[in-house]
Amino acid sequence: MGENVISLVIPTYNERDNLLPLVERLSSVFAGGKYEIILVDDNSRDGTIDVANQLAAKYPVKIFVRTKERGLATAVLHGFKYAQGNFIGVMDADLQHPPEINAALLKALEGGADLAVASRYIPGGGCPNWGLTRRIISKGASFLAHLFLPSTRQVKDPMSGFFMFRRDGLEGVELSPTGYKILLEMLVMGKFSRVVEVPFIFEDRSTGASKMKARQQIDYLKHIFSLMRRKGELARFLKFVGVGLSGTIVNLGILRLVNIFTDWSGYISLIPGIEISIITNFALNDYFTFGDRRSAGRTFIGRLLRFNLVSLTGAVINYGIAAVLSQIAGLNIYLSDFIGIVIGFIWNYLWSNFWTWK
Ligand SMILES: Nc1nc2c(ncn2[C@@H]2O[C@H](COP(=O)(O)OP(=O)(O)O)[C@@H](O)[C@H]2O)c(=O)[nH]1
Ligand SMILES: [Mg+2]
Repeated sequence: MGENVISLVIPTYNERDNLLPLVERLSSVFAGGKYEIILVDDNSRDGTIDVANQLAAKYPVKIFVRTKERGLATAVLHGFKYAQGNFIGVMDADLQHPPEINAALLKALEGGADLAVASRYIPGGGCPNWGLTRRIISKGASFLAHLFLPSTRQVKDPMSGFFMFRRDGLEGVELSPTGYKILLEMLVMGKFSRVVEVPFIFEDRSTGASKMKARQQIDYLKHIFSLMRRKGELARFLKFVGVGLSGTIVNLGILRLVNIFTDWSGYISLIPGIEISIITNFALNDYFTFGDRRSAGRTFIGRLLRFNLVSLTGAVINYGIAAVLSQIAGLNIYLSDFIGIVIGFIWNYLWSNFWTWK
């Protein structure tokens, strides 16, 4: 284990019966090494604090009780303040995070990683006992993070609450998380250049109850929004919307010109406006919206062709959806077109973000 000192920060809220097995298993994982277990409890009423105090007599356990604040992510931050180690680990207290995985996380850091994430979404990992709904919510949440916060793309499981990192990665970094997901905050705000994932199986809770409520899912969306604002990603999204609107004006203006200066028929007269607005959208997005992502190994022509392809398929999707909704479902034509426009926009945004300017 070398000369490294490990601080494990573990938030607890009503976890009385999990603490003893947790601490015992951790003590065998870290046997012979220098480590401390920092429990941050939000004033549990079930005796968690008493059990922790008893454990502190025999194991390197410290407990910090907050009485004025609640919340998982801020509890973890509170623990960081007291951590002495050069490596800091974070995990749940309820044994859903198998303590033995810490050995692999530690090994990754010793091998040169700055941040090692225990991941459910790489081969060897998983949550075998989750129902379909929970799976979809979790995957959907990761997808949103990947879409709107590009620095989270380095891991498949940015929602994990189980990880270990070099403390330097947070030096001079200001964190202000909302809700549950401290890792998300750290991936976006922290300075971790080498990030690796280690697989783990998310176990069932054997005792105690989950504190996860619908409220946390709202908090998650707020957290994404707050990080987007802090990182300029919200501005990027708004620029993309603005460019799209400018394209509509270009499209209509060219159509008007074509109608004034030519006698082309209806269908043909639309083509120049569509193509020219795609090109102006491309130029504006390439310069303003994704100006910082131009160097990702794509040439100017490569990006232009990709954007063209994406926008043309977006237009076909827009048309197809509007046609189906109005002709087959009998919806008002303007509403149908509007829904088509929104879906076409989402299509364009996804591909622009993940492909053209990835
Ligand atoms: N200090 C503190 N710990 C919390 C809070 N909410 C949850 N925890 C702890 O965070 C860990 C994960 O919480 P859990 O409810 O199991 O979340 P789930 O696994 O997503 O259902 C557990 O160790 C909880 O005891 C909180 O508000 N404050
Ligand atoms: Mg849990």
